[in-house]
Amino acid sequence: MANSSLGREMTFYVTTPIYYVNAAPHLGHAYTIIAADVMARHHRQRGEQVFFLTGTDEHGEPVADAAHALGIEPQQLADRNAERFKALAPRLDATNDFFIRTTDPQHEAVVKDVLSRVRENGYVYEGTYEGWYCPRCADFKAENEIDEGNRCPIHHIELTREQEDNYFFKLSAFQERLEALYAEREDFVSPRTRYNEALSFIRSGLRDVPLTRHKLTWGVQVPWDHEHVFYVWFDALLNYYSALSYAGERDLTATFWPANYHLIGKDILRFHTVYWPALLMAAELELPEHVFVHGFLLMDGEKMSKSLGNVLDPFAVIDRYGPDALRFYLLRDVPFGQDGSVSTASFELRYESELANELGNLASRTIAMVHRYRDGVPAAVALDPQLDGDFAGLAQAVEGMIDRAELTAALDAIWQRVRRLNRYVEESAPWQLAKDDARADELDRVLSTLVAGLGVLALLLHPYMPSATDKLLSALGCEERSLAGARWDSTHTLGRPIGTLESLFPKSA
Ligand code: ME8
Repeated sequence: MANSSLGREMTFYVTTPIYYVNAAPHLGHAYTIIAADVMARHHRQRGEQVFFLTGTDEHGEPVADAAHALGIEPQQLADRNAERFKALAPRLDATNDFFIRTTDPQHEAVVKDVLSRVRENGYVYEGTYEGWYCPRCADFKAENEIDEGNRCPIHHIELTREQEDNYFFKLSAFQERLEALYAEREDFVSPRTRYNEALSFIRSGLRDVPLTRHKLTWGVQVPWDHEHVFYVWFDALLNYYSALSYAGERDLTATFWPANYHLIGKDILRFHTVYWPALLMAAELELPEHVFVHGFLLMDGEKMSKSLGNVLDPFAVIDRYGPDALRFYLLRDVPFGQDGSVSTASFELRYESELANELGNLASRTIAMVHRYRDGVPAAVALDPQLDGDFAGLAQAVEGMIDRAELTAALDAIWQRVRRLNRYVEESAPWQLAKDDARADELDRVLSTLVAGLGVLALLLHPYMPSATDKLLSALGCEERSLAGARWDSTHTLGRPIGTLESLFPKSA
């Protein structure tokens, strides 16, 4: 996929939201980072030049209020918590190429520059805002977005009535262009339900929104009026653009802009599917290819309260089982794009039944049999055509799904083949074949088919579970990590000695 502009190298640019530093990182933040990392690693396997961005959103009321409550300066709180978010990605084995902080002076300069251009282009005017506002969302709420008792539908806190002289962004000027964008590019927002939600918001009639805040001081100062700072969402959204200009030794904008995928949670849909494209149009910048909106991991629901001891703590899982198991579980158990409950009980079940019993056993049995029956060298023979239907075209199918950010569907397609190989072991019973010298060719074919199949699966699973699959691929003697090696007709794992493998997913973990 990636950018198809003529003469441009294949590139892939994926982002997560930048997280508020008003609180510590939790499983929800880890989730989007893991998903983006799977996409980034997969595209690197395709030989593409990849840029994967995450970071922190440090301005605005949510951060200023939290700092105030602690009796410290916002910058202090930002410095403290940004470090914790920065440390999160490596613990998840995530390979972000840069970590942006919106207090970076280079980011602030880009915000001033782009938003001044928006003003020069005629999309900014002075006015007075009056309406309801949620300081936790940093969001001005329309009348139809307010819960009973003037409460925020997300945070359930009472909204404040705001009256403020602001500069406004002329969002309403983009009504027709946004409708045209949605008509022309049906894959601009996915899944489809989210596309429909965004489009219906647009069709309900766009109103202009505040671009600046007069009352706040914790933000990027407005260059044409120093008594204002930019409204935090406009500052924050621009991170996706500004980061490219200073993340590397040279400016990477021409290489990676626009983004192929912005991954976000459903809580921030409107900002990314309505404000963001309108802002880019106003600044005459190219629009991203896709916004993918994932669902919520439900962990605080009534049935999963902390008192029941069933809340999934990502750090406890990583400490005990390693990051691979967490990555696998989150993308396997909750269909990517939908909401879903997570719990330690369902985590442990998947770990035992799928990672340890299905993949772990398949790998250890296969390797043990090659050592036992063939002195550790799988023969370079033709693979069993019985499995062609399951494995031929699998890599291409997985690529197609990951192109559409269908990360759970791709993982499921791979897992069906893990199960298929386990059945194949049972059906072909190599231990029986080994008893009969006349069936040596058959045994060669079965063992080599298992080794080759396992190699394909390990390569396809590599973005999901980088560390376990590295061990497995090394044990198979496979140096290849690119997707070219995942083709069914590529027999690079055969005819040379394989190594040994420690238990991939120990049950006593
Ligand atoms: O909204 N399930 O930051 P934020 C799944 N700074 N994902 C979850 C989740 C859950 N229960 N909870 C959080 C902001 N997330 C802004 C974004 S972007 C220009 C500015 C993830 O710290 C999910 O990706 O509140 C969600 O969209 C994001 O964290 C919100 O993070």
